Amino acid sequence: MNLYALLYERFAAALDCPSLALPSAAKGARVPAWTYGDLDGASARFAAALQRRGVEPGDRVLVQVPKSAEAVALYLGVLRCGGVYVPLNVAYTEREVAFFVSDASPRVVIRGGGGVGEPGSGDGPRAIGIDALWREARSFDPDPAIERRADDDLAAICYTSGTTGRSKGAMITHRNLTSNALALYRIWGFEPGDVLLHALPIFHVHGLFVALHTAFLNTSKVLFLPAFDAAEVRRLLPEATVLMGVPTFYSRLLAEPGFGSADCESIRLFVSGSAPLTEAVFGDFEGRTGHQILERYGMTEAGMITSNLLDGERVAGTVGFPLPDVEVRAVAEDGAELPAGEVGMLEIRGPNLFAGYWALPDKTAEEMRGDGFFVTGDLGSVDVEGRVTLVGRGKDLIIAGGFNVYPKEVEDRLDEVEGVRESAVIGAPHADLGEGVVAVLVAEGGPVEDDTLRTALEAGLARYKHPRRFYWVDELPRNAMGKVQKNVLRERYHGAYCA
Ligand code: MCA
Ligand code: AMP
Repeated sequence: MNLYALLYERFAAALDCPSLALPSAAKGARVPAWTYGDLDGASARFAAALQRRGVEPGDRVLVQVPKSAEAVALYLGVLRCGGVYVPLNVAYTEREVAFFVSDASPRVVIRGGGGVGEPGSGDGPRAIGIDALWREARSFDPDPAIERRADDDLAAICYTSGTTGRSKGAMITHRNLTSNALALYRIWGFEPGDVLLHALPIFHVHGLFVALHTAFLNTSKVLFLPAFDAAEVRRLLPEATVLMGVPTFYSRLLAEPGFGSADCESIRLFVSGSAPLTEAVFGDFEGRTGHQILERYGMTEAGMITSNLLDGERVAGTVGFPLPDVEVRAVAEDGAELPAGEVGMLEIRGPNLFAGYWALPDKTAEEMRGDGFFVTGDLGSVDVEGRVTLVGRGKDLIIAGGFNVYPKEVEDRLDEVEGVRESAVIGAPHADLGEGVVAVLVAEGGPVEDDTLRTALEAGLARYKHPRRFYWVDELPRNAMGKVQKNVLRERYHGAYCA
């Protein structure tokens, strides 16, 4: 079934109810909320405009646009005409976007603004600005049709960085999205009257799928903020019942002077994920507000995998139990399943599991077991009751403020800079972002100025991936095989951001 058909079943009974409410750019003032009828109508118009531009079922629609109600309607419009939605981080540079365009070979590329026929990135189609597409879309009558889709048809391709430095497109089906949305909607107890406070970006699984799908299944009002701002979120908390965020949201709320239980009286659920929630933040938040943050675990390739319980103990430092129909096991290096409590590689299986990496069958095969389990790259354990604890990552990944940074991609850029012989990029503890990116470099001659490095990175790498600390060494520590010992570097530069 097309995910949009499922959503529309709910929307149809709530056409006059508020969907996206947008606190305006001038803080305090409000523009009228979109209703579910507005959202449905706008998505139908976008679908018509996309079809006019040649989009057929299965075609990729690549989208790099700022967060807005129109952007959400565009996403739903792509679903309803059977297209495959390919969202991109707005921070990506032209060089990064050019790669995604060449990899996904989209029928249509939509960027921010009102431009029409602007040069696209690389060899792809010319880009159209979302404002221009919306103007075009409004000239169409909304066509109520929803394209039929099979469960295994693709709904989205979400890019996730790779250990090789090359991004991989995770192919996500209608079944993946539908099963995950329904499971979360049930286990997180969505109920009439719930209002979601939405401050996440909508180009990743967390803000786009987890937050919006659950709220939409409930036809909830969504307080839709352009980005996270602690003071603004705090101001709006009394109008909301649910907040979903990355751990940085919670540590920044705690840093607001006087923040406490009075701010949270209307809230029934705080959810955290995408990066580890420290026991300190969990404990401080409970101490100050009386709320236990509900931590869950997910990844682009599988949506949500586990969650702490809505009713029941939420244990700090654990990510809870597998979602209904999802299986999680910890395995040893030889692939054998480990006894309860022992730490190994986590593998998962279930209706949430993606259909593979776009145009990378070998890469897909490498990460799939014969019995259909997927190797997550996360290290953890499963206790006798089935509760999962993450203890680290087997993959060389840094998570800064909920955004993933793969060291290899940053190292490749640094190594191109004149005067740099080689580099090693690691994550170091960061009070605000969880981890911060650190570069350790070996010079050809004398050290290169930090500013020169920054300027060189600027051209091709989104700024959240940039190291903010640079250290020069005579040589990188290596093991007997010649491999850089990142664990040694992580220890040595542990205090880079928290000295
Ligand atoms: C912004 N900057 C960052 C980050 N965000 N640097 C490192 N890591 C970041 N996450 C940099 C910008 O480049 C800029 O630097 C400066 O910080 C200020 O930018 P601003 O936009 O004002 O940032 P902010 O308000 O401080 O944003 C921090 C944030 C935001 C609120 C934590 O990054 C955020 O909303 N993160 C959520 C990410 C997310 O949704 N992840 C879900 C992935 P300069 O001034 O030098 O340019 S989905 C996933 O992981 C799975 C499926 C799961 O389980 O959910
Ligand atoms: P992404 O590739 O952006 O989907 O990021 C997925 C990765 O984020 C997972 O493989 C985990 O390493 C990490 N992650 C997600 N949720 C949590 C969590 N609650 N605690 C720790 N790590 C998490």
